[in-house]
Amino acid sequence: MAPSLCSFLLPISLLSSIAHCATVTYDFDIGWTYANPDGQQTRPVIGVNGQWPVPPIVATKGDRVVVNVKNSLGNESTSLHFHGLYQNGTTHMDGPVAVSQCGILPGSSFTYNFTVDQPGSYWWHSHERGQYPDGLRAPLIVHDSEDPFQDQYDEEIVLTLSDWYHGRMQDLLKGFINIANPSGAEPVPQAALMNDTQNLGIKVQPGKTYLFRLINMGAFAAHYVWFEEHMMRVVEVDGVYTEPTEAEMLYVTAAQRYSVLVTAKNDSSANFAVVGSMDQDLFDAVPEGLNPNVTGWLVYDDTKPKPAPKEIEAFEPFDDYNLVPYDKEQLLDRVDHSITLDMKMDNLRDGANYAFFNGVSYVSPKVPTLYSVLSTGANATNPIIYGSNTNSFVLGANEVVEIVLNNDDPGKHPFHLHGHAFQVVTRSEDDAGFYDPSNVTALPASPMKRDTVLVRPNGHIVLRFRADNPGVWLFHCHLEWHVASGLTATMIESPLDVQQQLSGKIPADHLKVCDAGDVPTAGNAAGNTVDLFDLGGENTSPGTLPAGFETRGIVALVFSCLAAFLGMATIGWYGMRPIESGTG
Ligand SMILES: *[C@@H]1O[C@H](CO)[C@@H](O)[C@H](O)[C@H]1NC(C)=O
Ligand SMILES: *[C@@H]1O[C@H](CO)[C@@H](O)[C@H](O)[C@H]1NC(C)=O
Ligand SMILES: *[C@@H]1O[C@H](CO)[C@@H](O)[C@H](O)[C@H]1NC(C)=O
Ligand SMILES: *[C@@H]1O[C@H](CO)[C@@H](O)[C@H](O)[C@H]1NC(C)=O
Ligand SMILES: *[C@@H]1O[C@H](CO)[C@@H](O)[C@H](O)[C@H]1NC(C)=O
Ligand SMILES: *[C@@H]1O[C@H](CO)[C@@H](O)[C@H](O)[C@H]1NC(C)=O
Ligand SMILES: *[C@@H]1O[C@H](CO)[C@@H](O)[C@H](O)[C@H]1NC(C)=O
Ligand SMILES: *[C@@H]1O[C@H](CO)[C@@H](O)[C@H](O)[C@H]1NC(C)=O
Ligand SMILES: [Cu+2]
Repeated sequence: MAPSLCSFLLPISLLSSIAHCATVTYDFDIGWTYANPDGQQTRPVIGVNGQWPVPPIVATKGDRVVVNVKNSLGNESTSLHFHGLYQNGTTHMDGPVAVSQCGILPGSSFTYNFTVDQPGSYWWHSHERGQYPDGLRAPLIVHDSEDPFQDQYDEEIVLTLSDWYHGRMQDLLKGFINIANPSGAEPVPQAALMNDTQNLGIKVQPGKTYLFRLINMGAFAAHYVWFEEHMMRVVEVDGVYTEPTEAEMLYVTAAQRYSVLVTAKNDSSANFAVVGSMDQDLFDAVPEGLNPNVTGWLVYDDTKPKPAPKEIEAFEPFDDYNLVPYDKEQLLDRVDHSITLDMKMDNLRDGANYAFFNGVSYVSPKVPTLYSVLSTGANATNPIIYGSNTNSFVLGANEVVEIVLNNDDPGKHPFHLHGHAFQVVTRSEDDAGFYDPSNVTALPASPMKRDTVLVRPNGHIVLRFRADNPGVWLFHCHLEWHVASGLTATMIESPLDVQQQLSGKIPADHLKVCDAGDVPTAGNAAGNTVDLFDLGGENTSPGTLPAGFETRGIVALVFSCLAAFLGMATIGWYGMRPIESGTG
């Protein structure tokens, strides 16, 4: 097992660092409660220890973090992911259900235990199907005694942004992946929140400089963010310090983070709006009366008015593509392993709309992928054993890996890789089509590095990273709707090293939640331990539509079904049968 930073630093006796080698422990009793953060509707939300909003996790670089989870939801299983943390040596603590653990069933307990040696702004959230937008998400901040910008600010302020739904995810998902929604229109949120509320007052003092940690922990909407009449200086993206870069407005997709320095004015004569404005391009139809904005204020003087935000005529956000990492890490220019993912949306035989990489819509394997790695010996290096619906790729130790993602869809999608920050070496404009390796202009010498990046409509991105972190890491769109509809791939990095690090070391409470849920913990994706290449019985998607069957056909069919349903219910539902037959 890799030594923790603490034991690693001891020999070079950095006293100040040793002082920070603490264990921070959180006890999270996860259960339903009620909240009304947008003032429009009280709804059930998922809280921690009876409270909502749920608490941030705060640690210092080098610390061990222990989160003792008790699932008191009663009717849903859960899991936690620590977004952006590399979990180097602890891939079993990464959180996604059916990937690195089993779901924590109601009534069960489970401990996450890992060290953090990365500074910056992160967040934690449920990685159980569709669950975090019900409220189970909060910041995760890692302080750093060696923060290169620490002399440039007086205080730090965490500021989260999110979208907010009045419906519960389980219900919304049923409507989303449904024959009655053949175009895959995503539910549109009812409101935007800033720090899980609206009209937030942020007290500031003249002349001081603040480090704002902006975190979008929403399910769907990206936010345009600005501080009126105050310039931002970006110094961190997704946990990576960057060369300070000025920005008037940021575009923060779901799951992205920015730290920005904002210097307060020298007098207290006025207060200023701080605005998060959801990008409505993401919404197929904008419901009448939706306020896409959430407003807060830099409050210099409580007795002075809080002015309405100004109308922004044209959104011209700063372009993150040109950010340069503070350590100036050079372009990884020799690619060992290139992976192309062509993504699209389409219908399957059940008439619902799904998302695909290379024609495959992700379906969770029966055995969590990590447990397949640990139980298949030398065959763990063969991607076939991980199933035909998991988009699995096996990466060799220390390879430079390139992911080419071609977006064959008119939507914007923020892609996230677990276990790494990647270099964004190419990012096209809208409608650029597929990446053409024979038509490449110069790549950046020191590309932006982050863990979540937006691919533009019908455009492409090219990402690179070094496979120096053995583990099982998902690569997926961070729009929670698209996770549910299958826009996920699995990177199985140095599986033989994972076996060396973790064989026999999966904690008993991790295996216990599998037993409690009758989830097998050995064998291939189908749970076959004898013939690892026999995937019979594996989980599959509903199957493809008969050739020549177009979405238009489905729309027509739905309408005829609905019409029949209105007239004579039984016949209406029989009318749906033809496209369901042959499933399985
Ligand atoms: C679980 O319980 C909560 C709180 O009682 C309820 O709001 C929610 O609908 C339930 N979820 C399911 C899937 O039954
Ligand atoms: C966390 O892991 C460390 C290292 O394996 C171990 O020493 C410690 O006892 C664990 N703590 C808990 C609460 O499980
Ligand atoms: C926003 O919430 C975080 C906790 O998530 C808290 O630390 C911070 O102070 C809040 N910010 C403001 C401006 O109230
Ligand atoms: C505030 O005053 C100081 C000292 O006079 C000056 O250097 C600084 O630029 C001023 N700041 C702003 C935001 O105007
Ligand atoms: C939301 O903010 C944008 C940008 O300032 C503005 O154009 C729009 O009118 C606002 N919408 C509402 C409903 O306030
Ligand atoms: C790998 O699979 C092959 C074919 O099923 C089998 O013969 C071999 O024993 C397996 N190797 C290991 C180490 O499990
Ligand atoms: C090459 O790429 C540029 C954009 O980078 C594009 O404008 C041009 O049409 C492409 N050329 C060909 C031959 O595809
Ligand atoms: C993981 O740790 C190893 C050393 O144990 C290091 O070489 C590697 O760069 C680390 N990977 C990441 C992604 O931090
Ligand atoms: Cu997406």
